[in-house]
Amino acid sequence: MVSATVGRGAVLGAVVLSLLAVPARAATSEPDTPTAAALPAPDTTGLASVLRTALNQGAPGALARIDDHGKTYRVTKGVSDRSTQRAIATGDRFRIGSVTKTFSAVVLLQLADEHRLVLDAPVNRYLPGLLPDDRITVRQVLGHRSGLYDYANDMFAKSVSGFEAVRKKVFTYRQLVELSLKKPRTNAPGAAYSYSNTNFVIAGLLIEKLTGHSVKAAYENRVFKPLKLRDTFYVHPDTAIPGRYARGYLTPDAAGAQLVDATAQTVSWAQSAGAIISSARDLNSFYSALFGGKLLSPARLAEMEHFTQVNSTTAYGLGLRRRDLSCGVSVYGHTGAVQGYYTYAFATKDGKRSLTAVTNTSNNGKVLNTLAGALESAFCGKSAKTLRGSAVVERNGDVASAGG
Ligand code: HEL
Repeated sequence: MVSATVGRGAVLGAVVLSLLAVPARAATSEPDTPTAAALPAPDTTGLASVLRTALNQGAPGALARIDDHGKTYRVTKGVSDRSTQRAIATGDRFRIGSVTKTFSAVVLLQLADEHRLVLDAPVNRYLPGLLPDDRITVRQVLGHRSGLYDYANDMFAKSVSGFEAVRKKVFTYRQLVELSLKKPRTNAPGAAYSYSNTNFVIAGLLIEKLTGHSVKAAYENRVFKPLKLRDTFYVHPDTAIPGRYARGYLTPDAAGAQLVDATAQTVSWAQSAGAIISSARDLNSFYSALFGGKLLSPARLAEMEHFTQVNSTTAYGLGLRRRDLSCGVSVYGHTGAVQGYYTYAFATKDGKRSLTAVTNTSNNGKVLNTLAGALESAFCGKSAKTLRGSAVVERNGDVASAGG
């Protein structure tokens, strides 16, 4: 289904277990990004074709929502529930995985705005003795440049048994940090970009230490409530998604094996690195508000948008990705991969056009690669080039489009 309405206005399959860290180059010079108003119209026919391809590649359902200057485009394909065959809807809630990282970074940057946190201070200043190296700073943690090993690499080396082993588990943040510290670090502090969930577990610890409250309270009081994100929840360690949602299906590693319904899980292995539940409307509102200056001071937003180049099409700021599209437009947001769901949530630099695209399957590199095409349809319109080749999907790395 494809529909467009004028709304209320703004308010790992092909998994590469490579441990390659990307040397931290000088921050990129910012690309010349046109404002949303200067972009071609979204290509909803192209978007529908992207979602159809994702279904052909094994996703039970897929949804996309574009918000563009008060106009909303909605596209859906397939089902939210394989048992009942209910059609997926753009209003369905889902697990957003690492898109959570932007929320955690926003809370810490707000604390920096309030002079309660110094980004270049060592993590150990706030959490004495947590890390074995006093040189690791908060800024390095938020930019995946700490060198702290990603414990999830080992946890999910076997996708289904790894998931089942943690589905109902409740970890403390410190237990997750300890798992990471059992392994050598990937690089010296600040020397390289190396994606690691451990960094955003530390973000959660920092949030709790500095606010004196849970991350749930911080997300709710600082982001969800002020932005009226009514579909957005942090329910850890509960396992259920509130209200109407798309069920999520994990693709087993063995070819041809049945999808595993992964909807119910604590997501305790991720917490502040990946356990938020949301909807396409709310994620679009969130990035639109962030880039519209509603959450951070201009100075803190500029720090968040100080990017290290990761590969030819991706750069990472502080809890924020930049994707450079085929038409020369750059978009800003995050990707998420949590058992059962892939998410792309990105917006233009001015926040005036935003896209969230989701499939309710994961561990399927073809689907993940295909879904990147939703960015092209949404922001490049009909001038988008068809993505060719297969993406490099690094479990501990990044999602890159063809040639990346
Ligand atoms: S991985 C990523 C993505 N991020 C990182 C984080 C997230 N998610 C995880 O670390 C979970 C990995 C296990 C997911 C699971 C699946 O696909 O359901 N895969 C396996 O078990 C593979 N053996 C860098 C892709 C991001 O885009 O930031 O989310």
